[in-house]
Amino acid sequence: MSLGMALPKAELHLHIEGTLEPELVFECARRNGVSLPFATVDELRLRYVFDDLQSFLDLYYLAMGVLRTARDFTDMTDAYLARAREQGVRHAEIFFDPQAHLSRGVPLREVVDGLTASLRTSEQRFGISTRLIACFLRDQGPDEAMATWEALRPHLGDIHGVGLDSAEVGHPPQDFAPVFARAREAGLHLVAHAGEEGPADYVWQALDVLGVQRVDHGIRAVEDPELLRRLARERTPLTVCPLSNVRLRCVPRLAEHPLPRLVDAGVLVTLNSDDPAYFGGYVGENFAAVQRELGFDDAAMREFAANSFRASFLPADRREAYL
Ligand code: ES4
Ligand code: ZN
Repeated sequence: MSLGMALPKAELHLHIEGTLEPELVFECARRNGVSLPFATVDELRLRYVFDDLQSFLDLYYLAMGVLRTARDFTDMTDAYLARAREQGVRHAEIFFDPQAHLSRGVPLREVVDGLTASLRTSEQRFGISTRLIACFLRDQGPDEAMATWEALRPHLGDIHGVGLDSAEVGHPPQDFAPVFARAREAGLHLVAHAGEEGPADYVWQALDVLGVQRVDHGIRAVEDPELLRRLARERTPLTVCPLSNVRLRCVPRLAEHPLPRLVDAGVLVTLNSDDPAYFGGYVGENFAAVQRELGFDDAAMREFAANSFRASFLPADRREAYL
C-alpha cells in the first residue's frame, strides 16, 4: 500500500451524499420504488464525466433522489466509513445538504436520525471519530438558508458546524452573513466553500464577512498574493480536493494543480475527497495521486496528514495526540 493510503489522517471535506456509489443508488431506488433515468449501474457510471461544477451538481442532486428513509442514510454512511477506514481515516468531519432532502419532502428527522445511527457507533466499529456539518445551498439564496437554520435548530445537539456549498459563481458568501451570524451565536463551527470556481474575492468574504475557521477548496487564492499572506499568517486551513478540481475542470490536470504554490506560500493545506463516488477516488487516492503527479516527498505527505488533524475541530488534546 502507498504511504498516502496508509497514513493516519482526518477527512475534513466530504459530502456524504457524494459517497453514494451507483450500486447503492440502484438498491435504494429498488426498495423505495423510485424510477431512474438510467437502466444499469454501468450506464450511470458512464455519466460521471463533467464539464464544470454545475454539470456535476445536476447528477449529484438527481442520484440522491433515491434517499428516502433513515435506513438509506445509515447504509450510505456505513459504506463511507468502511471505505474511509481502509484509507487511513481516523477522524471525519462530514457535510450534508439538508435542503436537498427537505425540498424532496424527506423530513430532516429522517435524515439526521439516519446519519447519526451510523455515526454514533463509528468509533467502536471503524475507529473513526466524526463530526457533522450542515451546509446551506448557496444557489437557493439567503432566505431559504435562514428557514433551513430554523429547521436545524431541534437537531443542533447532533450538528457541530455549518457550511456553504453548491453552485458558487453569482452566490457570494456575503449574502449569507445573517445566517452565519446566527450559527456563530449558537456556538457552531463555521466553514464555507469559496474559491473553487469563484474568485479570490469570495475567499476574502468568507473570512471577513462570514468569519469562517476553514475555507473549503480556496484554490483560487493563488491568484491573490495578499490573500495567500493572510491565510498563511492566520493559519487558516484550506480543505483542498485535488481529484475533484481536475474532474470539475477547475484545474486542467493534476500536474498543474496550484497545491505546490499554496504549500510554498506557507498555507495550512489539507487533502480531501469531496465527492469520492463521483471523482475517481477516496481520500487515500487523493494522497497517492498528489504524490505521484506533483512529486511531493514522503515528509511532505506526512505534513499533509498532520495538517488534517491540526485543521480539525477536535479538542486540542485529541488533535495533538495525532501529531
Ligand atoms: C460540491 Cl465539489 C462541490 N462544490 C460545491 N458544492 C458541492 N456539493 C457537493 N459537492
Ligand atoms: Zn465540496
